[in-house]
Amino acid sequence: MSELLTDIEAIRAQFPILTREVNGKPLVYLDNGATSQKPQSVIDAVKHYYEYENSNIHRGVHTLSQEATAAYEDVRKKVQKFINAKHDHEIIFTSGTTGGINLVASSFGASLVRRGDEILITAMEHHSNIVPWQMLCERRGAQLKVLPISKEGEIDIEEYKKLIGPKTELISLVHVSNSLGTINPIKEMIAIAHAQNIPVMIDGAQAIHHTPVDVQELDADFYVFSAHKMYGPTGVGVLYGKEELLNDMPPYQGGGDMIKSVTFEKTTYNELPHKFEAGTPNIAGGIGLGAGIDFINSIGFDFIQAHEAELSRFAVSQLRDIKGLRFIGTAKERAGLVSFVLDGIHPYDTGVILDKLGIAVRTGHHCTQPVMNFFEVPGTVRASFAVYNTKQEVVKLVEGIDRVKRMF
Ligand code: 7TS
Repeated sequence: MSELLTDIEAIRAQFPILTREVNGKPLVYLDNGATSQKPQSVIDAVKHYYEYENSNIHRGVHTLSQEATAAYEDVRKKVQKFINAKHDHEIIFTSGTTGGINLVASSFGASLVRRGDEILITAMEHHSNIVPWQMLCERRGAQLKVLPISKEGEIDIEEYKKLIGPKTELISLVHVSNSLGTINPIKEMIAIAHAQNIPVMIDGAQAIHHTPVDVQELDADFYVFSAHKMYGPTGVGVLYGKEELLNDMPPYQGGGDMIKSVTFEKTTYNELPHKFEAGTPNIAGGIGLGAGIDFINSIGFDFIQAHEAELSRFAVSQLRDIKGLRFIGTAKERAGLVSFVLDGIHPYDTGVILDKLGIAVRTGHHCTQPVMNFFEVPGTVRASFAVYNTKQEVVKLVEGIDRVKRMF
């Protein structure tokens, strides 16, 4: 392997957007939980596809189509390696995390869940890991059970065990919470569920770029994530599923590519992974995802984890002293973000003022309204870190918060 890139200035230099100004100030981008910025290599990969290879995949004998197909399918193998899946056909390309969860809910969930059954999630899920299950429960007369969280934003394993019962058919858990930063003990939670033969789906949207994921070691039945939070393009993501489960699942959407043969009397379906990939996919996005993985690999998770943990620690240590600031999410195991409220100041106002200073943070409920209800806040201010962020940027955030406080 070539030498890993661990110099922050050299890493930053790969991101063209980081040189721009916002409102006359150098951009301080701390909204990586929503989407990360893209390195030149990802932008170039997408551009290269459109400039040199653009064509549809899996269906052309001509050179462009074969090149594009090879480039796209190489990414499937790259993803397989990245998450250590057993087979490349266990990697299903989707439109993103939301797309993957809806696929599993509509296909696997709908063929499994019957009236009176239960689906278990946690109280810290993103809406995209709540609503598809609610919709399924409504259709099936099933019940959505919710594992509560503590005031630190942690789940309790004993409570979890208690909530799993004979009617539990499926469990879907967030790996890392996007509004609290909590890292859930998913390996242990999966093992507990498997002891009772219950399949587990993991929402890895906020984990995949912070921590190495080994789906075989976790023994996850399904694991989903989005490319755009891991330095890749929007509109593409991955559903990993165990081969035997995917094979038994009915197709999700019908159309081109997912069929073996079609007559008006009967259609037979294609093999994995194509069975779940109807229609022309986001080819450029898939190729960009591959470049995103290459970027992460060029740095390595040892550095990424250490750097982001250091930034979080530093941010907590600096923000802690601000009077009237309350952290939302203080779990022992946390990743890559700080979420907080300021006494008497609406998060929205804080966000607007920080933007005037060139600082991009997320404010609001972060698509986790139940979490906000639990903490009885209208929303939070969230600063979420990526590998290119610096301590100087955290200092600017702290100075910005001081300024906000002085203005109110
Ligand atoms: N699950 C989690 C834990 C997330 O953080 C997000 C996006 C999703 C699912 C949905 O991902 P998508 O790519 O399908 O949209 N989270 C955020 C966020 O925190 N701010 O903007 C999007």
